[in-house]
Amino acid sequence: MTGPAHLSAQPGEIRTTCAYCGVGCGVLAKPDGQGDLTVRGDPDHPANRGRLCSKGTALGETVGHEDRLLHPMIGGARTDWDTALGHVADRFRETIARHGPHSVAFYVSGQMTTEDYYVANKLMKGFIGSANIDTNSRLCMASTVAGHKRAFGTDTVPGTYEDLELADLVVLTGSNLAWCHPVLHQRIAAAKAARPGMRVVVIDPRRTATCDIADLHLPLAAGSDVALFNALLARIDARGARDTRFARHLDGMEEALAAAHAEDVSVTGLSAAQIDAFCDMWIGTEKVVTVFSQGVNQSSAGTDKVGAIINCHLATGRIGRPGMGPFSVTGQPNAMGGREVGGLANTLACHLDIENPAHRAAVQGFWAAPAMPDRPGLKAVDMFRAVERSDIKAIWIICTNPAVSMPEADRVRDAIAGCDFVAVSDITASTDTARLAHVLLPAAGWGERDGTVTNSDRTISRQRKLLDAPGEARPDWAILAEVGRRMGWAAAFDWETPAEVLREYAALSGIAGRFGRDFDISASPISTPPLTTRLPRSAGRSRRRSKAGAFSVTGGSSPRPGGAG
Ligand SMILES: Nc1nc2c(c(=O)[nH]1)N[C@H]1C(S)=C(S)[C@@H](COP(=O)(O)OP(=O)(O)OC[C@H]3O[C@@H](n4cnc5c(=O)[nH]c(N)nc54)[C@H](O)[C@@H]3O)O[C@H]1N2
Ligand SMILES: Nc1nc2c(c(=O)[nH]1)N[C@H]1C(S)=C(S)[C@@H](COP(=O)(O)OP(=O)(O)OC[C@H]3O[C@@H](n4cnc5c(=O)[nH]c(N)nc54)[C@H](O)[C@@H]3O)O[C@H]1N2
Ligand code: SF4
Ligand SMILES: [Mo]
Repeated sequence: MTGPAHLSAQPGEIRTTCAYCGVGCGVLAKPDGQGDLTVRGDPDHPANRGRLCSKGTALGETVGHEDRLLHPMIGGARTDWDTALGHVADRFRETIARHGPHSVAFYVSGQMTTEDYYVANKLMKGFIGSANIDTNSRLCMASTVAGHKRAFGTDTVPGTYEDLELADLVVLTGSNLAWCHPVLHQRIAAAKAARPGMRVVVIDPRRTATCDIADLHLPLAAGSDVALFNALLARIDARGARDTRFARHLDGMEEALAAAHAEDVSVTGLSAAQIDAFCDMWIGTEKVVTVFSQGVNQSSAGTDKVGAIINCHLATGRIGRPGMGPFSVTGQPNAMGGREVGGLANTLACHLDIENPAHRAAVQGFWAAPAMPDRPGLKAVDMFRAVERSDIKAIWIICTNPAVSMPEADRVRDAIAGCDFVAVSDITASTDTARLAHVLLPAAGWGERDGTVTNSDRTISRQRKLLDAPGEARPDWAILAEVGRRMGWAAAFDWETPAEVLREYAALSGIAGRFGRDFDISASPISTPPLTTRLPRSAGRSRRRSKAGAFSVTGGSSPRPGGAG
């Protein structure tokens, strides 16, 4: 935990979190009142301790309003929020009534806040009654999630950033840290400078900028990580380097060792001397962290690569102790938050499982949800195939540009273009996906809304509102909640601030904790953000809080000026 919020902040500075990558650096931002910002690294934030990379440093230059989507649009024409939200709710309701809950989908994003994710997930899984919600984090994190669940039974990163500095050997495989997670690269470089005995190995077919800090670069053949780490596992065994005490906690290690001994390491294309050097260093160094990223994840063998890496740490018991462990680094600022909150089609919430009846019943009870899917929904690629086949007839795409970023992007673009109903929430109308939308909803961007994000080592940090959103833009969670209310679930989506959403999520995590899940933030105090972050209520309803604190909801489809609550 960090110290008090104001520890190093100067007057006028607001603590927030960088929007660009999964390192999740703390930022002190100072709005000048004219719409500009100056930023510096937050010395008190555990992710960066005052450091920022060039992208974080340039955050202040990204808050301009050029190219912003300023008001809702239907069919390319400007409209008001009431009409746009009513239209989205009606189209989803009609589609579900006619074709069932699995005929609709949400495709969301690891750039959203956890509160946005929570509301989207609750709406789709608990109220629409389908698990057809998936996220662009699928494109980078799916292999790690599957690999963690296979190895640990839970999608948990068993380390923290400090481990990178405490390690005597850091292995970076399929990770171009220097470019993609620059502050972690800086932290390792600084630790190495302070402690010259520390060593770094980079495993990458290419010689990247990250090799600047490497003592050894292994240019393995692309796709051959499993063979390399299995060769390492076989040698761990052959040299008697297994941790026999830790072995009591393991199942299946004998099978893993048998497979490892049978591995053909020649597919790596590495020389015997290179493999020897790597294995000697790894086996001979107790404090070893193996960092992996897209060169491991984005592969047809991604889950096996993750498994092969974790197996070496499990066999040696080098996990869960300072300076040791497998370490998946996340790409997007909130890829981890999405995994924890349940933003994937095959998870429920708080690391609970859709297919577990007890988990389902607990979440359904907590949400007082009318419906709950008992099987996973469509994952990203399958989701857009279902759109292509017209099995999905209404899709809401939020904070992502799948017409460009999905595999086989042209095919995905054509599928979206042929979909009966497409809603897109974005900060700009000029993405390839936004151009295909029937309804465009203007979202408040970084610095214009409050919420939390979770970084690679599972630190939860605030992204705070620094500036007013331009035009009529609104935070994603609020747009989603309003659609939920208009679809008929007023009480379930009745939040006024993102803090209320987070509090509800935290309470749900307490249930997960009782199931033994290692995500339970229910004991954490969550303060209410200042009134400036409260939302203008949209038209269509108004409500009053009774003395007892319960909400009474009035209003229906007739437009009504906002402002209540
Ligand atoms: N500047 C910048 N930073 C970013 C992002 C950005 O867009 N710009 N995006 C963020 C996001 S979302 C992500 S997911 C991360 C990605 O961060 P990284 O995963 O670090 O970046 P990549 O360049 O996708 O891939 C890492 C390396 O894997 C290597 N590689 C390819 N195939 C293999 C293989 O089979 N085995 C091994 N061992 N290596 C292989 C590649 O040569 C590459 O150097 O970056 C985050 N940071
Ligand atoms: N060819 C190719 N494809 C790739 C990759 C690659 O390197 N090359 N990388 C893959 C990886 S690792 C990833 S993570 C994905 C990323 O792929 P995408 O998710 O498509 O990433 P972005 O292009 O960053 O899209 C983010 C969108 O969110 C919008 N946006 C920003 N802030 C907000 C907000 O607060 N609210 C809303 N509603 N919208 C907002 C932005 O305008 C932008 O349109 O792409 C994957 N696909
Ligand atoms: S390392 Fe990532 S989170 Fe940190 S300042 Fe750079 S882009 Fe932002
Ligand atoms: Mo990513």
